[in-house]
Amino acid sequence: TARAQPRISLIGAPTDIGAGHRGAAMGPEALRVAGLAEALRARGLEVLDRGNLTGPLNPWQPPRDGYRHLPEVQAWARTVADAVAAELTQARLPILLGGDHCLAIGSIGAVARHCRTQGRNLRVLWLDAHADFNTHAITPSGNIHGMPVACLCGQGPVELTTLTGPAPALRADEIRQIGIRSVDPGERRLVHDAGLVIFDMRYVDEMGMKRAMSEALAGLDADTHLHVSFDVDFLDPGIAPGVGTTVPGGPNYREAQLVMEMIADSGRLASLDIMELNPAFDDHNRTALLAVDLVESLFGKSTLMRG
Ligand code: Z70
Ligand code: MN
Ligand code: MN
Ligand code: MN
Repeated sequence: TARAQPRISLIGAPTDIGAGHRGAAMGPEALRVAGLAEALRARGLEVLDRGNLTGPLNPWQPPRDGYRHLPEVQAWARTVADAVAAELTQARLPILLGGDHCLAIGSIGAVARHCRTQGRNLRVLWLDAHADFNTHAITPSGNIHGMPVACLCGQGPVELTTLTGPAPALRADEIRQIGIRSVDPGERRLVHDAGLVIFDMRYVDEMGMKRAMSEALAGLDADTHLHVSFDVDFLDPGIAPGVGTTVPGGPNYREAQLVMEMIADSGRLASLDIMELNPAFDDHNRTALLAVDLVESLFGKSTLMRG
């Protein structure tokens, strides 16, 4: 059956304010140079590039009270939330071009608020090497890109947990994490106690990516808004070196393509983050080109007609 094609808006958020390495601020431009808008248009999709948001420069300070750059992260996340909310209000599909993953507090906060207002169900797929569920008390780094899932679930500073409305923005049962292979010692306890559903790399190895994705996508209905938060460090470093924090043992090219194809087949994708791409660590924009290739699959590019 023919489905209405989404109208897409690209939103650049050029900052590394929550990261442990500089360079993710160059992510939006690298995705543009890799041809993201052109690739989506070639699929027949309408794409508007809204350009880049602005916010505070990175002061590169040590953590204070367990947080690095909390006021600056709040400013950026709020700007992102406003921009994403504006696109959702116009029934457009926002693609956030990060920027580091702390900005998902803004994008997903706005998505959650939109869903509550509209009475829609919400499912968040968190594709990442990391669980991003640290708090100020247990973080090994103070870097807020290691904290967005906890903040969205109501665990974090009030500046971030109430950014888009009353905490929590999300219930743990609305989230599925895939590809996880780096969880800090204190973070293990928190994700367990929160009841997060995590398809870690051991699960993928034992059961296969098809099974992991079938379960992660189970229970979506016609009224479910599906948000995908794609941290590029989800991918195996052998195919995706252009990130600040590589963790070995990630999904290979074929597994990553299957992830994207199965999400496309669900027909529910309504918003997307592409985060943590760091051109300073990349090889001739190879990782950005891979991200564009995967996003084409996410928006329905397939080898054969199926079904
Ligand atoms: C570690 C921390 C992290 C990247 C998230 C790492 C966090 N768990 N790193 N995304 N690239 O410092 O909290
Ligand atoms: Mn992340
Ligand atoms: Mn990560
Ligand atoms: Mn228990």
